[in-house]
Amino acid sequence: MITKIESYINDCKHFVAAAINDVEPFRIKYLGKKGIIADLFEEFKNVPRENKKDVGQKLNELKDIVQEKINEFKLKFEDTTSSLEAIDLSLPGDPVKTGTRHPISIVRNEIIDIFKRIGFTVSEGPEIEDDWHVFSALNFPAEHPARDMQDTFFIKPEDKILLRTHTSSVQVRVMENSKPPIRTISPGRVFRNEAISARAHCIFHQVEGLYIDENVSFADLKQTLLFFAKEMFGEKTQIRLRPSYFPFTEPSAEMDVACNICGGKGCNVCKYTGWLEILGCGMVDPNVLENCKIDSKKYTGFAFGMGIERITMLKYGVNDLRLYFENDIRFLNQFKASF
Ligand code: 2NM
Repeated sequence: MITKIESYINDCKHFVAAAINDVEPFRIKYLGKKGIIADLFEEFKNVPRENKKDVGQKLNELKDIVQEKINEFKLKFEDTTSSLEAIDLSLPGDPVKTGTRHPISIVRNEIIDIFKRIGFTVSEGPEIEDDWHVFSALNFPAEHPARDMQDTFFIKPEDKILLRTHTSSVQVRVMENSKPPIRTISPGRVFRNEAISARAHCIFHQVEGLYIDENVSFADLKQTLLFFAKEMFGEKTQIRLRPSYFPFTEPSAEMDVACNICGGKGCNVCKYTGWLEILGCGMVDPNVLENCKIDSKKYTGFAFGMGIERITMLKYGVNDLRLYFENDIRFLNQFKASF
């Protein structure tokens, strides 16, 4: 009988449960009412008195091993079973929150799209620039106030390395590196040394445009910008041009659109003028063309520049520039991108 019990002990020691479902049949096989151990105890009754001690010990050993095995595998599978039961697979999932495009990006993309449709390419350039590309090539006189530390962030003042104050620098690079006809816009970040308020920020975004070819006239400038204004603010939008001054254009102008809030009647947004200023423009000064090795006798061109923050303010009625930088999702979620 001892040999028989030892062979059961051996079987038990090699028992491995692959899943929780294997444990209960094992328990019944050994510890069930009609199980192996019950049978052995039945048999034990007929064991001669002098062998009872040894056989009894072996039997208890088998019983302990069976119980150990049951405990071992119950413990092993308990964790996974309980956590599986804790997951209710019928519950709806957590919603995945998708981000929204920033209003500045939406309006920038819209401006790019409008000009792309009439043949403009997009050009980009460095934010860290030198004096030549930001000022000198653009016909800024040596003593111009924009060159001052108060207006421009200098990185290496001794080498005149600075953060660009406008994206015209990109267009200088385009003019230096390509031949007319040139039709390009340059969107990008620009930097000016200003105190931050509702109306001013030291970092903002611009789109500048440039068109150079033979016989480009002020009429081309006006019709191009009228097309832009109608695409941007609606088919009925009216524009007006007021004389202005920029170092890089001659003549220069500022363009207004009729106030879309009061319809031109006058309100506090347009300061009771009925008009909103949206960009600066002009005919590229021949000095600028020559600085960029373009023959000013053969070619003429127009250029313009606009602030994306301002266009966005007017289009969406945003009244504080700082909102663009705070990334408050209650602000950002109000803009739905179609661009
Ligand atoms: C403006 C207003 C007028 C402008 C000029 C040039 C360049 F590079 F061709 F000379 N780019 N952008 C320009 C002209 C920018 O911004 C208010």
